[in-house]
Amino acid sequence: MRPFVVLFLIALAATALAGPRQGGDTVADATVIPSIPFTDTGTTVGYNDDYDAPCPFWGQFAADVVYSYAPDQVELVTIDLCGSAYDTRVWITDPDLTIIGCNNDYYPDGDPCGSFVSRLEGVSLEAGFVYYIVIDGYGGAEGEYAIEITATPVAAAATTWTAIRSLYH
Ligand SMILES: [Ca+2]
Ligand SMILES: [Ca+2]
Repeated sequence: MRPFVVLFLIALAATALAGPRQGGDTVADATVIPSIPFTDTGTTVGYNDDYDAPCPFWGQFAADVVYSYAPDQVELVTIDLCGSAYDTRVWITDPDLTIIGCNNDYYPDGDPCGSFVSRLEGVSLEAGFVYYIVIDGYGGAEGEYAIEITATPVAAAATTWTAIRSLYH
C-alpha cells in the first residue's frame, strides 16, 4: 500500500475508536460520557436553545448541547471549558433536571483559557444516577467549545481516612 493510503486508514480507524464526539441537542439524545477523566470538543452552532439556567440570570437564549454521565461511585467532579472560543456557560443537573451547579465566567476577559469561559468545581455526585451537563452561552453567544471533566472519588478519601483511623483503634 502507498503511504498515504496507510495514513488514511489509520486516520479512519482513529476516528472510529474516538467514539462519540460533540454533545447532543437535548437530554433525550445527550452524548454519553462513559468514564472520567473525559475530554471532548464540539460546537453549539447549529443546535437549538433548549435549556436555560439562572447564572447569572434567567432569560438567555443561546444554543446549547448536552452530555450525560452516570457515576459508579460517589465523587466530586470538575467541569472545565478551558479552550472554548466564545462566552460560555456550563451547568449540571440531577436526574430530575434540577440544576445542582452552574458557572458563567470563571476565566476573566483575555485569559489564555478564553474570555468569560466557564469552569465548575467540586460538584458532588451520587453513584447510580444520571446527571446531565449542559454547555450553553451567555446571552445568545454560541461557538466552538472544549470540555474536560475530572473527578475525585469521595469514597477513596473516606476509605483512606478509615484506614488511618484503624491504625489507632
Ligand atoms: Ca440555552
Ligand atoms: Ca461566560
